[in-house]
Amino acid sequence: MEGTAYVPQTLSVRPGDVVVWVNRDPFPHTVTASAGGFDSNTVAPGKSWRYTARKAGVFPYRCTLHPTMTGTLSVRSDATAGGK
Ligand SMILES: [Cu+2]
Repeated sequence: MEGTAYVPQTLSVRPGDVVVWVNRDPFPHTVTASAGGFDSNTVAPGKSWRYTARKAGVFPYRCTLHPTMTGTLSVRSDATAGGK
């Protein structure tokens, strides 16, 4: 996260991949699945949060502290590494 945004905003990974969000802003953020499933709680400046994406699907998420901050985690077995 930087500039009050998730960079990249859309991320495609395979089941079993570990996703790490690093907070490069000088204030806290969260990574909270809009429909439930994962929630980082507060990630302090300079800290990171890692999540193992076990279940396939498309998971919109947001920061509970900044309503404009949204992202999408796409978990699919045919995904190629990297974000968009
Ligand atoms: Cu935030």
